[in-house]
Amino acid sequence: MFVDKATIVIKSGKGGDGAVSFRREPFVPNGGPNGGNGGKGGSVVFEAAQGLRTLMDLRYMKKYKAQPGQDGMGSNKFGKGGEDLVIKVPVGSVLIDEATDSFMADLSEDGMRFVAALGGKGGRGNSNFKNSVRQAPNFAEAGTQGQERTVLIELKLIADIGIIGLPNVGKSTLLSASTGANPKIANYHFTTISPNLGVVELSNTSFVLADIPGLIEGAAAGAGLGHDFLKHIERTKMLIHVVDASGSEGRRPLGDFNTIQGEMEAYSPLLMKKPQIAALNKTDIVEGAAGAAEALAELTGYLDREGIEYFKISAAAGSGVRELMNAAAGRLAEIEREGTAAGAPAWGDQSKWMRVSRVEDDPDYREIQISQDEDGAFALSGKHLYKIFDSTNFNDAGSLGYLNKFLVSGGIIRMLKERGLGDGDTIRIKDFDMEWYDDE
Ligand SMILES: Nc1nc2c(ncn2[C@@H]2O[C@H](COP(=O)(O)OP(=O)(O)OP(=O)(O)O)[C@@H](O)[C@H]2O)c(=O)[nH]1
Ligand SMILES: [Mg+2]
Repeated sequence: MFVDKATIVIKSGKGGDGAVSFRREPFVPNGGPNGGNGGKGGSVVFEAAQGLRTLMDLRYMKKYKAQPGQDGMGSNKFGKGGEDLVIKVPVGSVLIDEATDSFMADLSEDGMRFVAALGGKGGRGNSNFKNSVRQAPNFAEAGTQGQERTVLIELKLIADIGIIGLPNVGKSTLLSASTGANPKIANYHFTTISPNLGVVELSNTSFVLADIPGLIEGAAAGAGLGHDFLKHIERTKMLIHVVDASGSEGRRPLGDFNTIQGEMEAYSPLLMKKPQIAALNKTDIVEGAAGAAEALAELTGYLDREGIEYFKISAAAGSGVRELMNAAAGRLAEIEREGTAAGAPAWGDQSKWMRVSRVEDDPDYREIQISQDEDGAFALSGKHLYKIFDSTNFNDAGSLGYLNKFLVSGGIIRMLKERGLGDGDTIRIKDFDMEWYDDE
């Protein structure tokens, strides 16, 4: 299978910190607390978009960060929420969490969205912590950290355009001249025996090109694996029909053109309806060959009458290839516009949204692991613990007190003491060290 892959790092925004603030009015020495809440951090969201065909854009930029929430302010002013960052990917992209190698989402329809990293929560300001006994709380909650994830995106490539033609006319050479693909090229028939794919990158668009093995007379009846290849052609949106314009093998270009048209028609009349551009190749050797110019004029006259667009090119020298690909991109865009006009799905349909499972749904959420590091420090880890730890504001006594209370009342300190924790010992959470001293 032909797969396009990209790996990116995404990070949602941290929630804004709650504010510690007190009302100040003339002649009122100690006003009440009025620190506002922090805003929520922006999430990182993937969205399937029909106009995109490859993951190329993602390969240029590896890191995506959503905006953080704004901190809360005095006078009960809330911080503004950070904006979500929307990453557009082609329809059919599959998202995989690289750390766990687990499936996240399959964005199989246009407009489908997936929240891959949820923004951090805003911390509450000190005005939230006032109660009958605590008139002047001097602490606020810190916003929680954003999530960071490494996401592997995979897209099965489906050819937009098929390159067809008789053997040895330069189909693989054209693929190689217009994409990064490296197909085998040689001066004999049936060099290519299975389709090759490549991505054509233009300044404002890209598409997938398939080099289909040579078709011969009788292909529709199965000659030269013709059936398999014609089936492959059926799945493409349009065709580039390569003809040896120089007649280097002693045939007339018009005859070649009609042979292929005839096989397509015999296989399925629908194939004939596929938009087609003719690529008249090997024009670099037309001049030298006797009668070649006249034979070529016979073909171009026919194409003009039939209204079939064509380009004179030399795939080997690269001439005319860019013009051909630009025209192909234009036709492809037209085909897609027509396709979308008929029954386009609504964008951003909320029912199609998927969310990351909430942390509380996780059975291991409250579990805490204790281990002892080489230097004797007691290292703690666990999802719930980390969540509280991440939202701790270490410059704020009240916030630290909250973490302390969690450790004590959650029974963690008791468990540590059973393992030998004493005064002056170190408790480590992530890379943060605390010295433990018993209050009593
Ligand atoms: N002079 C000239 N030779 C070309 C040009 N394009 C391709 N060739 C030569 O034609 C021969 C066949 O080219 P390929 O690209 O392998 O042709 P193909 O259509 O893929 O052939 P099959 O896979 O066998 O069907 C090679 O020797 C190429 O170097 C061209 O524009 N000018
Ligand atoms: Mg080939």
